Amino acid sequence: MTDREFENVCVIGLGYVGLPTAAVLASRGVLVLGVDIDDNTVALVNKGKVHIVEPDLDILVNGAVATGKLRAATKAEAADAFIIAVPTPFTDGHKPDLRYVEAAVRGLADVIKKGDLVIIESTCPVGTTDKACVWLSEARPDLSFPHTAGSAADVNVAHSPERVLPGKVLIELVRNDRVIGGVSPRCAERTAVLYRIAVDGKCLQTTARTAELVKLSENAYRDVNIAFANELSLVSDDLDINVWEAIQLANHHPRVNILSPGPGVGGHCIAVDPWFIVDSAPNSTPLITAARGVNDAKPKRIVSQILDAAAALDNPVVACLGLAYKANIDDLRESPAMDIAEALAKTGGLILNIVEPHIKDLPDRLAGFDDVRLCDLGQALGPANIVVLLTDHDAFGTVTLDDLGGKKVFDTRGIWR
Ligand code: SAJ
Repeated sequence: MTDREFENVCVIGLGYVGLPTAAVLASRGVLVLGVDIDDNTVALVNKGKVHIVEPDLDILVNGAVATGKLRAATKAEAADAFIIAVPTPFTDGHKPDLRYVEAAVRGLADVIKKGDLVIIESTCPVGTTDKACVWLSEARPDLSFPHTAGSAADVNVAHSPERVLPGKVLIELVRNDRVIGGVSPRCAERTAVLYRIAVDGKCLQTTARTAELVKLSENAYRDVNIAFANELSLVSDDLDINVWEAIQLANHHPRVNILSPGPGVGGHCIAVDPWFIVDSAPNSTPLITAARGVNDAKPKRIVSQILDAAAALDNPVVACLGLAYKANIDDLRESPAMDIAEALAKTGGLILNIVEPHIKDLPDRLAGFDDVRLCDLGQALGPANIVVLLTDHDAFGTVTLDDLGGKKVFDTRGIWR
């Protein structure tokens, strides 16, 4: 036993945020229960194994389970604090879908008690943490919650958004500063005490509503800036200018830092979260809405350029390099590269040689087409007369422009600039 305020922590959702968070807390001596609705995930974690690709996570989880500090289950149990890290996707029409957050919060009703702390890490529309208090107070009228009782509440509730970058999760989890939004100041203070066990960065305290907007703003900021780069790539195409050279030169200005154009914006965060701001304030968000439009339109533009080039050839063979949404990961979710490959496959009239070094089989969306195959780099490039670079995996760094002589090249990431 130690004299720590938080001896037992329950982490709800063992995805790419929850599992690393659970493992890092366990490695710092906290007794952690990881909770997930997926039986396979729970079974795997209890064997000390992981279901996601993230550097060093397997070692950390293995060690935490071996020392008995981390275990997994499908239901929450009594603890001093609960951290909710479940997905918040959107529905058709770009409306936030809070069903997983609500289920996770309501799932705590049977186990919470006076003195507990509930933290939502999932990215949420402004007002969700207050709603969580209402959901809990409906289920537990015997306890008081901070939306009505303030700092005197029996149970404290806060929002502390995750900000970790896939591929660098374990480093960023510990080093990044954390924004901590309490429904009352006491909620924020207690949440900071918990995170200081694992976080070396600053723990910056604010209100829950501000913390919710801060997280959404970070991803919307990046989306708007990528949209600017993508729009410049369209302008450069129209004017026959090398966009990579133009951006590189513009970035020599001391106050200019333009991001990189690409095939579109993928992943489950940056292409999603800006819509949560738009949904809350539709009349005040023309810029954020326009940025989403620019980034979502980019894959279609690339498809039409490739199809124009293919139409000029007798037997078009297209080598598509990369399906993941960004470099050196295996995540195909919301990937513009997938959308482009699928659109080409559906159009037909061409052979599609896909290279994705991080997967073993073609994903379902591409598996049913006769003229689509997963190849290694050599097999794909040899017969190709069109080469499309969609993801800038390190594995493609060995290919030079000399290797591509005589082929029509679409380099959406600028690796052969
Ligand atoms: N991209 C570009 N050009 C760029 C940078 C990125 O086209 O210059 C594209 C990428 O290829 C990818 C997409 O944008 O398709 C998003 O990639 P990313 O690396 O910008 O971000 P994510 O989605 O992997 O992680 C983001 C991060 N947010 C910010 O950097 C503001 C991370 O810190 C968040 O924790 C994460 O979202 C999240 O979960 O919200």
